[in-house]
Amino acid sequence: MMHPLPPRVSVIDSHTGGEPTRVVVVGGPDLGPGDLAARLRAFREKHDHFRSAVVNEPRGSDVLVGALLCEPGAPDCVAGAIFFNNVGYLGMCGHGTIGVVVTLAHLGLVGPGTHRLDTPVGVVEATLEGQNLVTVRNVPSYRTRAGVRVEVEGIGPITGDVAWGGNWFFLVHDPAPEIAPANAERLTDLAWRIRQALAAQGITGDDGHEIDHVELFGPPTAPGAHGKNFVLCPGKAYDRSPCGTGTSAKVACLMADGKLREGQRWRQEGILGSTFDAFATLEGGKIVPLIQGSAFVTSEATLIFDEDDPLRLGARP
Ligand code: PYC
Repeated sequence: MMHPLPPRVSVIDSHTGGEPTRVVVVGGPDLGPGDLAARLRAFREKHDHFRSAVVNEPRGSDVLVGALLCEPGAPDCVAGAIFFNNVGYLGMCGHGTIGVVVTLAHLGLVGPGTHRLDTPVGVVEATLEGQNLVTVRNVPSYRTRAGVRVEVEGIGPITGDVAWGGNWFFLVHDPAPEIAPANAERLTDLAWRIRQALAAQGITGDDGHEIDHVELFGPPTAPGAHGKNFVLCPGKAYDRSPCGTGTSAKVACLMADGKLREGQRWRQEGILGSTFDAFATLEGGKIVPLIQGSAFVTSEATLIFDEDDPLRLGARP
């Protein structure tokens, strides 16, 4: 099977609270017409090799999240963005949206102010507050199930909530090992076992969607933070940032429990100690999270895909 790749692809890398985003600026595939969900289908079905080539080794790594800029389907959007990772595609990506907006500003394509960005799960609004600080108005977020008990192999029963924040999350109630880089392997192992148990026991999001993000919590250590999280992403890499969609899911659960009021700030810390500030607004009875964080551009690069390179399509060790 032929897997054509352009010889050169221009990307801009950034990080948001330590979590990297690679925005494809030139050389991405043409995904044809339609809304962002249709373009995502075209990406998955016809150009999945491009995803792997751009984010997997040797040009990328498991932790990298890619963003393909494309024509928006919804009106008045500055761009469409499809987020992808080492194993597939994300509905939305909070840290990635912050990275995309700071990258667009770096390119001189947007200035301070509010910009609409189309994603496969709906339009989000992002306000560039300065050069690096961005507030994302995420898609409506909600909890579907509270206090779900799952039997985890080698661990025992674990309880948590199922919530949507632009991706599906299981937010664990039980205390986790200390959330710190030194414990990353233990945390990964625990979260991975929970994810497998959820799948095996048929615990899903709406419409049978797999819960592919698991969020563990512990006491905060950063100034002013209300909680610290560890988020395991679909391809077994953990989010270095506090995870924008995971923070949205958390805010939805806090609101559902009456522990957070509309407009009240929730400062979410991630494993590296970086933080996102979150606020919830209520719009037509729906919880709409606002997530604020900073991104910094780290490089402008040209990826080179030599036809003779046996690893041009990317590989995972
Ligand atoms: O920030 O929403 C996020 C995210 C999802 C996966 C990695 N980061």
